[in-house]
Amino acid sequence: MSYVDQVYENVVKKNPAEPEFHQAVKEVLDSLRPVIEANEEKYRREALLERLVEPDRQFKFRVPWVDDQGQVQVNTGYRVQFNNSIGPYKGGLRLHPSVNLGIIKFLGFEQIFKNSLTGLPIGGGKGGSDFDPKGKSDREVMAFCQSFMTELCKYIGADTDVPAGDIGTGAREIGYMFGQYKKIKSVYEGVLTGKGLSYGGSLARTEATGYGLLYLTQEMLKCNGHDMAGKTVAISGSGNVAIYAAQKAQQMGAKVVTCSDSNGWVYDSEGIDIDALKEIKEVKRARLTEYKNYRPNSEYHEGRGVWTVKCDIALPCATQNELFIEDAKALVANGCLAVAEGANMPTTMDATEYLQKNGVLFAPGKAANAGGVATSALEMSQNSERLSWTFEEVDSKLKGIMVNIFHNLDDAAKRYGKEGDYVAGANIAGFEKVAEAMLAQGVC
Ligand code: NDP
Ligand code: 2IT
Repeated sequence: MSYVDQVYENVVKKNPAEPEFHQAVKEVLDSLRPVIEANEEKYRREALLERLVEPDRQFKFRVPWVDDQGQVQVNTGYRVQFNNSIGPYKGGLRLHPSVNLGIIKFLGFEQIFKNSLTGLPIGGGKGGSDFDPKGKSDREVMAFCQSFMTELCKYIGADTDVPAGDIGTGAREIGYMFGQYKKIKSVYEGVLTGKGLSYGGSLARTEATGYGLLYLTQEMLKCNGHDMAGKTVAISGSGNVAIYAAQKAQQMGAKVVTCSDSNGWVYDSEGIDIDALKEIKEVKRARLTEYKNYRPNSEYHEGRGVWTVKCDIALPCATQNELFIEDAKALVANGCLAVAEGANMPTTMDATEYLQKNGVLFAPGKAANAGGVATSALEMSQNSERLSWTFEEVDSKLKGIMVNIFHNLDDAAKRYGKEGDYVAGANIAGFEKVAEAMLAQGVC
């Protein structure tokens, strides 16, 4: 049996009931085959892949808090420190009822390669909880965040592990967590990113994932003879990534016609009104049913459906496994030119293969959404030097990083005879740096 197949089989055996983790490992290992085969004897002796798929350590803890009725609630908290061979662990905290260890491990594993692609010194980690911030009062969210950080603070630090936002964790949650960290540790340091601007946050971090997605997509289009201007774009999600992806797409002259949340989706043939979306989601924390109040000519549909709309570019920006084979077929039938993943692993493996086989340009999340964590690393730099850069400075660095990521993965794909396969390119380019660092640092 090949080394790759053997390691994958072991991952499934050792980590049953973690299907998302299996999926992420399979996608990476499958595309690393040519690199592994070229170095098989050495990597086997060094057990490089066995070390890569086993987190350095993982924490699972009880998070008790009191709700507004005086009832004690108990959630489960997680932090998986996956790999710190190129820098301190870095990755977000997801707060969503679906969170379990397998989901945090898939996200942490992806983060290793994503962070490597940014070219910045950050390792891979991820955390979160099955807490659901939806419908909770600010006081309840604060009570949860304080309890969560009371345990998490034992394992993190500005040079050890630096968490940030993800689904359900935005500026409000990061603020409460930062306050609690500071109170317990009496240290004022950049232990979290995505902080508010008044206490060490970076300008452009809020926009970074969505903007970065568009910078990379534009570069991919340009290198294939196209341009964002004039294109029709379908976006899923209506959170942090979706909102700023839509904003930058419209700034580039494209028309974004959809967005969605977990209840339904909006079609606005005149182009999504970003200010309305921001008010509904960022200020009111409301549902997308409200969008019609701002734009009476738009349509609201219950359930899924974004990928049935005719578009040139599709940007899945909600969550994992939200673009299936039927959706890929609908996109191809409607003449879709490119899919770029704002979310982590939103496209199933068979859907990805179908899109690629049918000539759709496909940018995988670990490259396309790396702008968020890259800007987090820029926030860490600013915290270290106790300075704040301007919006333009951060945004222009972000743009440079995204353009560079695209060319690195394009080159890596070409080096292994897989021109245009940006999934393989991203996995190979991300892996090469981490593998070199791991081998240089000996057995650890
Ligand atoms: P938010 O919480 O701001 O928004 C998430 C959006 O996706 C909401 O519209 C939400 O709808 C929808 N959504 C979430 N879970 C589901 C689900 N199970 N089914 C259907 N819809 C769902 O999160 P972000 O925008 O920050 O994150 C979106 C994606 O981008 C995630 O995959 C995340 O890992 C990834 N990402 C985020 C980065 C960041 O900097 N924030 C960086 C890189 C990647 P609803 O409100 O109804 O739940
Ligand atoms: O998936 C991701 O890259 C994030 N949620 C952002 C992580 C970070 O540390 O900014």
